[in-house]
Amino acid sequence: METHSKGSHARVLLSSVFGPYAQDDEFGSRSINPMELYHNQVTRAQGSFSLRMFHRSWGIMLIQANISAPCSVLDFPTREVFARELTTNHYDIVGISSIIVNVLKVREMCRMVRELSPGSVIVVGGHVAAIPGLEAMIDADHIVRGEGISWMRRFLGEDENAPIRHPAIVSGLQTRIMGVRLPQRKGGTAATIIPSVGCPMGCNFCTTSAFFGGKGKFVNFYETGDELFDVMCRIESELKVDSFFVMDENFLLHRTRAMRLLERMKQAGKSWELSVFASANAIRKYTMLELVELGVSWVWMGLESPRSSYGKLQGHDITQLTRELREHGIRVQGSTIIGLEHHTPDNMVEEIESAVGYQTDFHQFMLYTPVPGTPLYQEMAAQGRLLTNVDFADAHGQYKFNFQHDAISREDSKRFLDWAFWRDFERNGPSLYRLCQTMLLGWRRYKNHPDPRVRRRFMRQVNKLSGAYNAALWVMERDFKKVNRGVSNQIHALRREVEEEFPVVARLVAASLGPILLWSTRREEKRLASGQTYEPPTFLERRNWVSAS
Ligand code: B12
Ligand code: SF4
Repeated sequence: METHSKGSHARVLLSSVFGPYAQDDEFGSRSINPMELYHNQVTRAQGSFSLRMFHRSWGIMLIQANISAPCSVLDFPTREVFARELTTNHYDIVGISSIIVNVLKVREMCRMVRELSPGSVIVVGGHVAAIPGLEAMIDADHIVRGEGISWMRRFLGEDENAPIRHPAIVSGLQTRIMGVRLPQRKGGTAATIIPSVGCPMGCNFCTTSAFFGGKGKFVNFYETGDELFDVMCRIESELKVDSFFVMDENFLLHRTRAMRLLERMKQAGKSWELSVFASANAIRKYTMLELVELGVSWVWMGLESPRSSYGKLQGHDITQLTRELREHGIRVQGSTIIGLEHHTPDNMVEEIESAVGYQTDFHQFMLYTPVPGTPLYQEMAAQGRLLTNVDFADAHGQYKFNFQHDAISREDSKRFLDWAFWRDFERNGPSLYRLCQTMLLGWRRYKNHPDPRVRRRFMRQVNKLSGAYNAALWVMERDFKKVNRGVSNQIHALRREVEEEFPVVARLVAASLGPILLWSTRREEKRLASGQTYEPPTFLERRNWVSAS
């Protein structure tokens, strides 16, 4: 591959696509597709109880941390900020990171670079690169498919096999719930750790698996539990955190690495909390005690459908698994697909009811969506079933089908999807209530556990439960009466249990903070009804910059 003539002296700008995002515009922003994980895909029907937060663009942060060239990261710019950065600094390379839905923004950004910084080499990376024929849609010099750190290192003439330096990343920002923005104190939010990209399971619809090699392949940044432990220790001390959001598509699949990490955690007395993604078959490789000792406190698990044939689900009783995890204090986030091949208008309601019946703490619903680069996309294209009049901006799984389904119409796909979110909320209550349930179960089971690491972790959680979370329960039981009186009674019963466990603190906090939270919740409801949306702040971070001037 050719390298840049300036090598490591080249000045690099890495940018995510421009906002604002939560609005409809000609560049592919959509009001139903805000830059928010939970509110977009998980708790979107939960009104003021929806969990709202932003996540940085970790791909470009990782690349920046792993090249020695002077490099700026511009995250969530507006077009004006992007233009200003291009004109106030000279960049030899401009890298743009995007996913498929934002391809029109990439086109516009390439146009802007050509106009405002004609000498720059334009490199486009991230999932957008999977679009067939992208070369003809945008004016870029390089389109990078797959892993980007090694590509950028090669382009700069650096050692692509050098160890990966993990940046210290705060996992979420500007968290908001019930109309209150939570304080951003150091150590208060988990750190993101990215041990690998891709997943070897190779489910047919899975874009991350396909993008990093497909079935049987993935790119590991940290092979061993020892390497991971060292990275986590460094980030623990830099960010003062004891919890980690482990951004690995199937963290528990790699048992040897996870068990070595546990060994090191035990030796060093680390009472860490891990939020992980894992498939059912991977979770079942561990006993509940191993998961608890490893600090697993939140699992995002693909449930897809009670009748699906995905290998990761085979032979596993999901109702039983979900219940067991929650009984051990592990919060479960399920993910169900609407519109699989076997779905029909007749069985869809029943399938949604089964999914809701798993009673997970959180539940993501997504439309079955053939995305460029995946086996499913190729299959649908070969069968002539892709809808050609659907913009990439609308093929994100939270709106309507982008393919011809055998039995379900495009309009009905949206109706079923919206109903699934609503039904989960109505039948199971706000996710915040459900996670309080799981916290209490975990505390009761492990408060006297012989390992002090485990006790400390549950103690940290329960401090929240007996404090602000109990005040939130007080609000939810009142507010939810209008949605489902039965669930409101259950919330009341849970609050009573919390107050029995912590008679003084829990009652005091509920009585003092509850009314304030009720007021802010109602105020938020009004704001949302009048169309209030939220946008992430812009970040500009420079590395190796001084040495470049
Ligand atoms: C965090 C995240 C988000 C955050 C946004 C973060 C951000 N600042 O953009 C939130 C929660 C808001 C989000 C929203 C959405 N997301 Co999202 N998200 C993720 C998630 C979970 C992690 C991304 C990540 O950091 N990965 C780790 C990094 C290291 O990997 P990476 O980003 O791919 O980067 C590597 C390479 O791609 C490459 N690279 C990346 N950028 C660049 C740039 C250059 C110049 C180069 C050379 C290389 C390069 O190098 C990196 C290192 O190898 C991924 C799933 C996943 N596991 O990746 C989905 C994922 C990216 N999201 C996806 C989707 C569909 C969405 C939504 C449309 C979903 C929806 N309907 O709600 C919305 C879109 C919102 C919007 N308006 O843009 C899809 C993308 C599908 C596709 N093929 O385009 C993914 C892959 C999930 C999935 N499996 O379906 N998302
Ligand atoms: S197990 Fe999950 S991450 Fe892995 S390929 Fe299947 S859907 Fe993708």
